[in-house]
Amino acid sequence: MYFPDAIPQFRAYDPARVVRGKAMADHLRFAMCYWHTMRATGADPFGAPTMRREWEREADPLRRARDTMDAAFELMGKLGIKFWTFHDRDIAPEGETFAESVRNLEQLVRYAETKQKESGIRPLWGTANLFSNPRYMSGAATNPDPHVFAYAAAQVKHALEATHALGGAGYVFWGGREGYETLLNTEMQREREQYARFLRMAAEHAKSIGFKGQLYIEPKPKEPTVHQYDSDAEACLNFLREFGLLPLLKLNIETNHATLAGHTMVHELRVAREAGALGSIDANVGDELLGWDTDQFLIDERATTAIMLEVLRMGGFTTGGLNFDAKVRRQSVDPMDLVHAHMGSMDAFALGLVAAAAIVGDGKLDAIVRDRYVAWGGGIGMKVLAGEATLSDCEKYVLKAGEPAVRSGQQELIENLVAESVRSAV
Ligand SMILES: [Mn+2]
Repeated sequence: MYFPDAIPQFRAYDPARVVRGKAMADHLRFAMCYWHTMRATGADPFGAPTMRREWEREADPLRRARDTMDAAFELMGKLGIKFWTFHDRDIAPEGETFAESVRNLEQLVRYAETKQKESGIRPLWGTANLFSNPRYMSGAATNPDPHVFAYAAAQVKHALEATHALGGAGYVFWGGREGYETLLNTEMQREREQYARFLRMAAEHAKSIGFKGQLYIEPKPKEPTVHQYDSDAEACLNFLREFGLLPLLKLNIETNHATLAGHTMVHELRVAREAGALGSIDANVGDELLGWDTDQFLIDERATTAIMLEVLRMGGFTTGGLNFDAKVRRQSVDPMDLVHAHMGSMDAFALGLVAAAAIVGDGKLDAIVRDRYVAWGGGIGMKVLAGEATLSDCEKYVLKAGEPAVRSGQQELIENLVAESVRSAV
């Protein structure tokens, strides 16, 4: 046992509570992320690891990996979390050779299968670490050297197969180093074409092994590279459309990546949702004063309400969910800090769900928005949308109708409505 037997009570999260006809657990589909929760050491660019982790004690890397997996499933069991997310190298150590790495991964996948059978937990999605090893310093799929491309492709083959073996609901691509440090040494369009080819090859392999999970691409504008090709939701959609990949991939949107892109999380979710491409969410937040990817647990109910409003408006998650791509702070060295972190965010999302459901349920916000656009349902608006009006027709209309009325956007009224729903939920 790595975590205390007695953990605190949830304040708001009640997995069985029905909200808008569906249990909270099915609305929220929480996932524990393996890399931050189990493997983060607390090291930062200025200092050594700080975390006290009993599961990292064993000298033998494979035994250590099994202990870590025991701890992961113990924590998920105690929190009542039914999904997990992982990179290949989080669960199994990289070997001396590619073949040894594959054997290590296969061993830990078999171990995970037994843990999953005991618990009913399964992956929300899997992915491959194509950024930590120095071979990937100039990119994986976008590397100038096809040898590196081939290595990354071979690694993704096995990561897809591992995710499939574990019954994963999805698989994520994110371009940790798929970008550039300087354009002086970079052929950008060539690298984008390489990346598109890589994604297509991966999708073809997923299909060939019978993997039915959803494939996702995760936008992030920068860090570690100066610019990443999957920089935000709109850039990703443009990229997927340019290369005919939109039918194959949806987006996995992360809160703090949105911030780094200079957008709100809601903007990114809205862009993805309205393109029919919102798949899953990496739930976290940055620090406004630091401005880098701090991956903190999100406990702000106003933010979770805004997120859950978008999720409800898309009709809920299908394959996706809320993945806690978040880590405890460097000074939060105890395993119990992981418990508090997850519980705080789970409660915040439960409250956000209740508040968002109330906003959708009472219909006041929707009525105000509907009313703003109501004139498009007839007259000149309808003709324009139907392609039946020319600029001259518009001129004729204006000469007759005169000056348009100035109308309030009612932002403060709307903000008060939303704030009231959040306060009522809390
Ligand atoms: Mn993420």
